[in-house]
Amino acid sequence: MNDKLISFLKENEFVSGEILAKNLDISRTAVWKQIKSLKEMGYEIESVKNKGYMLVSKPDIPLPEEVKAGLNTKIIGKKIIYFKKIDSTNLYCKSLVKENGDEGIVVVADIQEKGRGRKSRMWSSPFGGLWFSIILRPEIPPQNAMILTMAASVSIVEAIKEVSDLKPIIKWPNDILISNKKICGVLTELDAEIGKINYAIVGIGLNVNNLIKKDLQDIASSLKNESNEYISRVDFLKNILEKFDSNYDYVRSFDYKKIRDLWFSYANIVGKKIRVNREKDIVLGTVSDVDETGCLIIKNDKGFEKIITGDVTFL
Ligand code: BT5
Repeated sequence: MNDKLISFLKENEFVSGEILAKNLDISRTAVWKQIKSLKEMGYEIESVKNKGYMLVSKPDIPLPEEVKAGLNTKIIGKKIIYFKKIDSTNLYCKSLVKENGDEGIVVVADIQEKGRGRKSRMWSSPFGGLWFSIILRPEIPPQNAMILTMAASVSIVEAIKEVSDLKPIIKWPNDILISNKKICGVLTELDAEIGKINYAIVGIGLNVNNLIKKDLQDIASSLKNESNEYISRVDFLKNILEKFDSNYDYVRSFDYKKIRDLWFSYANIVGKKIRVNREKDIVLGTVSDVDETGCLIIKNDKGFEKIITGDVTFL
């Protein structure tokens, strides 16, 4: 219901309660109540006697009404669910996945109290960042699921490059760095059986205008820190969703090459000497490839080695 009122206010300068009531087919008291709730959400609305209501400014909060407005996607973002505060948007998506119709749902929160990274590591998610998850049901083999993380990373890099002069780099498997500091992490979680992905949840944590916790400042930064500019989270989220939607098209049509080529061009990893910290050991080597299943192939004095997961440090 708010959607209609907001677009009416956006399209008109002053509009009277009577006209709003007529057009929205609700009572004037209901109009007043909706205006009050919009104000509580952060919309600045001026009311002038005998003239009516005028929208002065919109909040930069990823409210469904704002993110959906003019969003040009086929699948991703067909429904947006917003929380002021939540434990984790990935966890919430898990509670949502029930039927095929949920593909493309985006859950976004201003604050996550239990944001998670890989292996249940903590993900700091204060106000000002973008913390969101997308439910997908790609008909691709589970062993190719890494292409989803790759497509998400490519989309985020493209969006960052479009709104700034920053030079983001993708770091295998799921990080985006700027000036060697982590700006973004992607957590793709799967429910799969042999040969079939039942659902995938792609969770994206992106430091936009938020402050970085003291104990993370050596390794993490935000877009605002790096560019010295405030970035509209609403516009930026829309931009990412649109890019991801078109990159997801390549995934659905099995055109992994397109995504991989873009990913490699932003990752700049082949030929680099690295150390990989795995759960039980550390491996050193030179990167020779990232294979079709997203595994890192490194070469060292033992020959070629395939790394499924781990934390990479460039040497
Ligand atoms: C990741 O894990 O990088 C994936 C992060 C995914 C977060 C999103 S937010 C929306 C959705 N809902 C969730 O609950 N999760 C997803 P990993 O590669 O394991 O990196 C985790 C490590 O990054 C931590 O151990 C910290 O060192 C560091 N870290 C934590 N918070 C950070 C932040 N805000 N920015 C940069 N680095 C951070």
